[in-house]
Amino acid sequence: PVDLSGTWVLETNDNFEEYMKILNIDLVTRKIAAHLSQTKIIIQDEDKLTIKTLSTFRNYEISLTIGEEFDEYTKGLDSRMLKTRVSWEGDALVCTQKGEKANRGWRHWLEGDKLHLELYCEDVVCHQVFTRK
Ligand code: RET
Repeated sequence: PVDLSGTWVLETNDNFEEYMKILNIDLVTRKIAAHLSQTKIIIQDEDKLTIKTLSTFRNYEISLTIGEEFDEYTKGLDSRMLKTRVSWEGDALVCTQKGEKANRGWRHWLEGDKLHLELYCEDVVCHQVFTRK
């Protein structure tokens, strides 16, 4: 199985502004967040997963068991309550976030030595690529 564990630094961030907009994140936060350097720390231990998204402005952290639905509160992002589930689809780690917004979730996969993350909501897709620190 794939191991996404590691410390990953954001290299490219396509459409992040549109993604934040569709989540109704306020203008001031969007302006700050748009140019932030982001670091993703992933700790994968069998079916347990912790993902930390770190920046100088704000951090966001989730801990979960793969395959089990949990309550996610997107504190500091769009501050919504979601029913979230993360599972493997082949070599991709796929998340569905059920709540007020349709078609919301994300997907992680490896390509060579890069970590990819697609964040989607409604008809918006943000594509981030990370490199190992
Ligand atoms: C930051 C800075 C403050 C404003 C916003 C942020 C966005 C964080 C996001 C995190 C997604 C995490 C995921 C984890 C799984 O890999 C950078 C905290 C809006 C969108 C999908």
